[in-house]
Amino acid sequence: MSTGKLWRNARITTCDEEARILVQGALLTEGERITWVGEEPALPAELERRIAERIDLRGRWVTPGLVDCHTHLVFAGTRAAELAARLRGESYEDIARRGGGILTTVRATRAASESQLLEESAPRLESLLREGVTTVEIKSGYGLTLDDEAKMLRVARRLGALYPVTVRTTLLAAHAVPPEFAGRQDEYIDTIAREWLPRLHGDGLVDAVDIFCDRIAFTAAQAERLFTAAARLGIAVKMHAEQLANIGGTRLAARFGAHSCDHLERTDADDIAAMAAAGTVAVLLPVAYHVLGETVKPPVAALRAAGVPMAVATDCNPGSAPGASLLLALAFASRTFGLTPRELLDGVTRNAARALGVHTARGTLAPGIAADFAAWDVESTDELGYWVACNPCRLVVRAGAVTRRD
Ligand code: DI6
Ligand code: FE
Repeated sequence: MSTGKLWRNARITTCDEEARILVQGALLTEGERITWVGEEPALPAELERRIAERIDLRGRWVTPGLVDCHTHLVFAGTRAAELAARLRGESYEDIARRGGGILTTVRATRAASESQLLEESAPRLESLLREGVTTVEIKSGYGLTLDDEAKMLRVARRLGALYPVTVRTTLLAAHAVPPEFAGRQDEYIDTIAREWLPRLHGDGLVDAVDIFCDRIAFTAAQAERLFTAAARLGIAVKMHAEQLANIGGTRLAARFGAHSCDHLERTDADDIAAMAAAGTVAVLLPVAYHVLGETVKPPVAALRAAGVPMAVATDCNPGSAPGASLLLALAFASRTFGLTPRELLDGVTRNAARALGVHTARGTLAPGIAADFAAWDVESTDELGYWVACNPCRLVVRAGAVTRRD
């Protein structure tokens, strides 16, 4: 029995190596995967008889399902009170140093039950899904005990089971030093590396490991200890790097073949060369840049010149990026960082998938890739980074089935 679906009458941007633009585009999907993509008149005759259903996309533009490759969307509470402190002149760093910031959210997240945490986090995920997101990375990092980190990661996995989205989890226990380890940073890193990481990975909760490597968080030497443990277990690594200061994190991460380095406002020429050589993706987080009132931008022109693949993500978190709109991140990445429409599109599809190490399975439209795509009410895909707080997504297909239709 044929099960194929031919999604036809679409304008398609494949976002793969060839970056094909199809004007009479069609996609054949069977089960959860794409079997064929091309101009409809070129559909091979032998594929015709595998078509059970034809869906007319009415000339809409179709992109791969979007990939939000950097979020902290599982957390409890808000940090609205810190907004007032910021308006009084306190900086993000000042607030962190006096035990607010991330640690404020740690207290709220520890106090929340697993079901409360799920309930509070779900609307943020729903907001992303409305914008055509079909793959999302979710970090831990507001638990900072073995049990609370496990709780966050379980919530992330449950969100992936409850909603039509692929969730990739990242252990970010090295986000801040918890009060229990005050003044014992090295011991904390070694506890994560020797005890928590093997346990949580053994429980199937960890797809990658991340560390906040910065002057208010952890050093490059500490990152090296954590990454060495991850490498021994065969777990991919990524890093919050050079956001507030350059302390050598990016070069270290590149040495470990990191899938991505994220933020990068203070990245220098040597860091960029190291990322280019390692194939590490530069993940840009323009919402955090905006909310923190940053003035130093990531070196986009130099990243571009060096051929470092760039991705754009929401960084959805209660402190520096309270919100869940990948389209808003694109609008800021274009206006503030100067990314071109093509770079924006690649930044939330193929390059974002690469930042998660899933680029051979998702993030493009090609045979063998997951049948995840979105259809947009736009005249050109340049509009994805053009509209500000306006969502032209009209249809989302995930794993070969319609999950949203407006
Ligand atoms: N950088 C970030 O963008 C988030 N974590 C980090 O290390 C922000 C976390 C927060 O302020 O809650
Ligand atoms: Fe972040």
